[in-house]
Amino acid sequence: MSLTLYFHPLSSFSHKVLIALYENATPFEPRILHPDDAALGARFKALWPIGKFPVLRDEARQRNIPESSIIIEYLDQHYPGATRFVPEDAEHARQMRGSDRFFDLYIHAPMQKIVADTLRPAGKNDAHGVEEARTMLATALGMLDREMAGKTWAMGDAFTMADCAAAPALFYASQVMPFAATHANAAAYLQRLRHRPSFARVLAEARPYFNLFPQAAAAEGAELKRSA
Ligand SMILES: N[C@@H](CCC(=O)N[C@@H](CS)C(=O)NCC(=O)O)C(=O)O
Repeated sequence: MSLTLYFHPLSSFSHKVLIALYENATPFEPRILHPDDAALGARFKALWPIGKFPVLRDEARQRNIPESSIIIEYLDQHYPGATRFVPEDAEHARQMRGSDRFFDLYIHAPMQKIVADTLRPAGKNDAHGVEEARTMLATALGMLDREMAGKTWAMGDAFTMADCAAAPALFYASQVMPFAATHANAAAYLQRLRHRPSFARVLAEARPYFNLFPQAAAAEGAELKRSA
């Protein structure tokens, strides 16, 4: 098998790429980065010393591909399937990349900041940074709620890379800042994403690890909140 994915089933950016792989039933070898598997961790760091996952290894082309958006573009280019993640029209592709950036930078990143702060050692928290992240997340959710009025997917009728980006970002954001009561369009979009078979499979595979997610563990044990 040519493709190997280094990832963790709880990792939100890994979810983004897994959705793309499952959309097209693209065959790949999974390599789960367990913290206690030092040998695998070392092999992974040799591929990508930055150490952030997911990373795709393509034996056929002898390439290591880090960064979730770049991995999905790579899959679309070299292993295309029924779901095309990058629109063919250049203007639509640019708009789609703008949407992908929006989800990564203004929903995913502040969500990660809020979660990561709960994992810091006592006395090392960043209350100001978390407050800024909450403000950014609230602003972005408001924009998304207006944007999604009357729309099915981020780009309209076609499911694209932007939706791969949106799914884990909104799913985890809904755990740290529930928005079903305040942002009906964004919440309905998250529900559609959760019912998409590719993301439903990602969540089912993540479920055994949910007890490691701090907010969920604190709030309700091993099971994450089922609604936004
Ligand atoms: N820009 C990267 C972000 C990847 C990222 O933040 N990955 C997280 C997991 S969701 C990670 O590797 N965390 C472990 C670490 O930072 O050491 C992408 O799009 O793939």
